[in-house]
Parts: sequence; structure tokens; C-alpha cells
Amino acid sequence: MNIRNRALAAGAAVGVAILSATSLAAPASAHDAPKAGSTCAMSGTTEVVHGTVYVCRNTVAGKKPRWDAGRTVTSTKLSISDQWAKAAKKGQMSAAFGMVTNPTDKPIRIVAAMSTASTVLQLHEVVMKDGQMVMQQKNGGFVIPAGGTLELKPGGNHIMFMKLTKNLTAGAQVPVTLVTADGGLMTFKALVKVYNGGNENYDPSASSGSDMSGMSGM
Ligand SMILES: [Cu+2]
Repeated sequence: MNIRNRALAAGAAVGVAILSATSLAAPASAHDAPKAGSTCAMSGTTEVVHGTVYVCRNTVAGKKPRWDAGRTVTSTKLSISDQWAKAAKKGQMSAAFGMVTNPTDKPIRIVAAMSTASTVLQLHEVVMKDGQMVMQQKNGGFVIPAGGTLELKPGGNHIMFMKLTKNLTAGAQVPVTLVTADGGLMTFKALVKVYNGGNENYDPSASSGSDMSGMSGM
């Protein structure tokens, strides 16, 4: 089974902000922060501008995704273990998995992910639809319960690389940064492995509903 890539065929590729030495030396206006509520091309796109992380997401079913108001970058107590990613070629989709643990006494919500290996990453779930397993964006992102662990695994919740900008070769380490609702960034490196499962079809039409409310749109 091949992963269908309809979302990428339908939507334009979106650049992820990368701070280079030249942009740091340039005036502050060289790269403006996304305007809250303005439309963006693909849900899951992130930008970090002047210490604030912005996430493009679906807020109204059937409408274009929009930039959120952003949140100041801070640290998080989340940790991850057994993290790995699926080997795939440049231009393809891939996914990352692992055990995410929240040692605090309050739930932590992951709202986005970033990586230098993909222009857009999304937080996906796998659901049964018309007798078929399909993957789609998880409304509200991933909530890690207080003192709990969330397993990201093939056939379940996972971090989706929507379009690889480089090959993920077995044995390599790919960096991934998770973004929490309160701006916490947690960066880890996932070991790339060959894996032949987890090829659910992607259903972009299902990434509807308000993923800010945390309510299920299904
Ligand atoms: Cu997926």
C-alpha cells in the first residue's frame, strides 16, 4: 500500500521560518510575525519569530487554516523515550513515534511539531472510516495526562512529516521539536529505522472541525 499524498498535491509547499545569521543581523521587520487569524496554506505549519512560536491550524470546518495568536517560547518538562522515525525518501511522507511522558501534576497539550527534515509536520491519529483505517489530524493535538505517558506508534497517534526535504536513511538521527500549548519546546532526535507498516491513507478532508477547542469533529 502506498501513502496517498493528496494533501500535498492540493496545497502549496510552505516554508518554515529558519533563522540564519543574515536574518539575525537584519532589521526586526525583515521577517514579520504571522498575523493572528490570517490564512495559511497548510495546517501544521509553524513559524518561530522573535521568541514566539506560531502555529497554522484548522479552526473552522471546511475553511482555510489560519495562524493562531502565537505563544512565547519557553521550556517544558515533557520527555520522550524509545523515539524513532520511519525511513523514507525526500518528497515522501514519514512519521515519528515514541513514548512521551509528562512528569508534572497538570496535563500538557502538544499542539504542533517542527523538524528541519520536513516543511510541514502534523499531529495525526488513525481512525476507522468506511471500513478503512485512515489517518487524519488530531483535533486539539495530543494531550499527555498529568503524570502519564502517551505512546506514539504505527496505527495510532503519530507525528507526521508531510513532505520530507531530505532522505531519512536508516541509522540516521532526525531532529524533531514538539510545541506545547503554552509554548514549551521539546527537541529530540529520532533514530531512523526501516519499517513497512503504518501506511494508512491520509484523509485531509477529515482534518476539519476546530482543533483549538479540543472537541472531536467526528
Ligand atoms: Cu499520519
